[in-house]
Amino acid sequence: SANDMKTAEDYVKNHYAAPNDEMFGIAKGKNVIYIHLESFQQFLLDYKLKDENGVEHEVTPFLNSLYHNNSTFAFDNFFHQVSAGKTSDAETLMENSLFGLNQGSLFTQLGDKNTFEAAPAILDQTQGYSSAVFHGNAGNFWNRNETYKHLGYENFFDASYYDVTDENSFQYGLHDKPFFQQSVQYLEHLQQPFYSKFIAVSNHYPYSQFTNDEGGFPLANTSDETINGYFATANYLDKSVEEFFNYLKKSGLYENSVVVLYGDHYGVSDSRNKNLAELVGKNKETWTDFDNAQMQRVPYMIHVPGQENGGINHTYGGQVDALPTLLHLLGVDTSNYIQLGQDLFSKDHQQLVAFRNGDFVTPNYTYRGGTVYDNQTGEAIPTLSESLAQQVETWKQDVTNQLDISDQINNGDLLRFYTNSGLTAVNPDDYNYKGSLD
Ligand code: GP9
Ligand code: MN
Repeated sequence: SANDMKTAEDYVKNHYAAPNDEMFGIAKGKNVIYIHLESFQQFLLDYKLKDENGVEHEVTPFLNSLYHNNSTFAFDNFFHQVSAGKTSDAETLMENSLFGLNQGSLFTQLGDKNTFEAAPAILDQTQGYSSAVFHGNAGNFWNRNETYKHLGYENFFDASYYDVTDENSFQYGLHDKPFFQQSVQYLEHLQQPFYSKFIAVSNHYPYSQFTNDEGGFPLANTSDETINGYFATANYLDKSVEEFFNYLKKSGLYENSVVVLYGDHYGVSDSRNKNLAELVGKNKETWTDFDNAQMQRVPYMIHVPGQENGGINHTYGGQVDALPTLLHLLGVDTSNYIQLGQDLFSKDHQQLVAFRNGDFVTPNYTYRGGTVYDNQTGEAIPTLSESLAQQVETWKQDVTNQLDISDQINNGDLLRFYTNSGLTAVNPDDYNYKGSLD
């Protein structure tokens, strides 16, 4: 009801983190190019894989060069917050600063029904941006072809826009190199400034796509085939992104754009992590849920050509924080929007990262499965001091509130009652993704 909307609004007002003056508007008017790094975990950055001769191979040299570039604002304590909706949950979080659902995918269940105030609509209405998603898979996967209309995306270039063959694709669509190559013809026609998202999907489970010599990258040597191939597909993604950057530079788009790269979720699941332990300098025998929680870090890098005060920021945050962070860089006031995250550059940003199931991470402690771990030692704390117990209770409550408010907004379709944003409701019928394979 409208009353529930008021509760949500009060929460958001109290939780609002004001922009950092030094960062607000530094990318105003620039195109936004999101590059979705499928299943890409933070540990891959700067990672070197040893082959059977002990020779080290840098997995993602290009992404590493961006990570260490002073025009890049990178975060090394940024966590994914998805649940069963995987990629689609990450999209929900990044586009709306709302969580996905506790069960299933919001895109699938509510994406074609709810009212949203998502990034494409905000940027269209406040700054005159056009918008497009590029993805070399069938448009109905995750109900994208309907959901994107509700998010206010003007264009969705799905597999039907690409030349997809048995040779250049796998079960989730076109491989990344042809994907970026073939995207250019559409990108060139977008009216600037544009807000765009490239969902590159090659680095997707089962990671057997590039395990032959043609892939040109060594396999890891564990008992788990999935882990063994993960580095080779990540390397292929890296080369693909590099080619795309070369195009952006050649075309001149680069100078007028901000490129945001993010990992959507883990590539190696908790159930496989023990087999990964040794490769990340840990011991299989002493691997715990603490380690599983730490592995949920994913990259978040905002590359702003022309800026030189970037660097690797250690602030703890998650995907829910991405939208207010980006909007503030673009000079958009978010104080009247219903967004549950907080600008990562804000002095008011609270370093408390909720997982979708109510577990959480802070700079010093990790709460998982009812156990509190000390981040410094990685050990479970058997008995909490009174003050720490109190602190943990407060965090739990904060996390529960954030997730509950998100669920109330989504399950109650509350944004349809919200008028204080100053935005006009998106009309999904305005959009027709001609060619989509639905
Ligand atoms: C498919 C791609 C994969 O289009 O987004 O989604 P995932 O399996 O990672 O959720
Ligand atoms: Mn995914």
